[in-house]
Amino acid sequence: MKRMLTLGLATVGSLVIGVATADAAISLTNGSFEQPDVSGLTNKYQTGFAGSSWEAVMSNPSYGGIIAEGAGGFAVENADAPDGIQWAFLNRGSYIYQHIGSLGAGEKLHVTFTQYMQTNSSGIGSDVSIEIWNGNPTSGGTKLDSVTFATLPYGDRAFREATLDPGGVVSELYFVVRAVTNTGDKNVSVDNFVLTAIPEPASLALMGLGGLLLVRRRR
Ligand SMILES: [Ca+2]
Ligand SMILES: [Ca+2]
Repeated sequence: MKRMLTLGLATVGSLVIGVATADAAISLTNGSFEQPDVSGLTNKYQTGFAGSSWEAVMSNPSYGGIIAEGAGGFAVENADAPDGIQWAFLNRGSYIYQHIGSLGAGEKLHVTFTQYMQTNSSGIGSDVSIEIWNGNPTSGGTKLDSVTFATLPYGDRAFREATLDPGGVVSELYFVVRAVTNTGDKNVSVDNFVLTAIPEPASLALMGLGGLLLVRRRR
């Protein structure tokens, strides 16, 4: 009996180290697009993503960027941003990306955000995809998983949630947000990205088992 309890404690020790390492590996900067402050700019809109911590590849350099809620006098009028006062606005085929860290074996990435379809004069909006890549999406990276959300009716917004599965260890994890409908002048706005690494289920189960053994030893 004593030998079995010792084994249990050893298991707890190794698993705690593994989980702590994994949880510290994901970090998204400015997921709410509150930087830079665009309130003083013409139309409360900055073309492009300079100063936002996001890299951008824009299909048309004149369309897409950071836009404040209630911005007027512009072809795109955005509603109340769900978090703070600013959104990211993407034009057809454009995408933004960020290096967010790494994932361990069996780990997945849980993502939530808000999608919005602003009014404009160009017909329906763009679908939006969220993607995880191993390596830079503009140079040599490989797309590991993605989920696409359909465009919304004018003025509508929706809370979106998905879990992306890389299928293994990812050393150079990139997160990508893309306006996937690359025709006409389709747009989409997004806000409030929250990313969380989900530990592999087996580790959680073993942690529970180890915890039980620890409790038994204390009695
Ligand atoms: Ca925001
Ligand atoms: Ca707001």
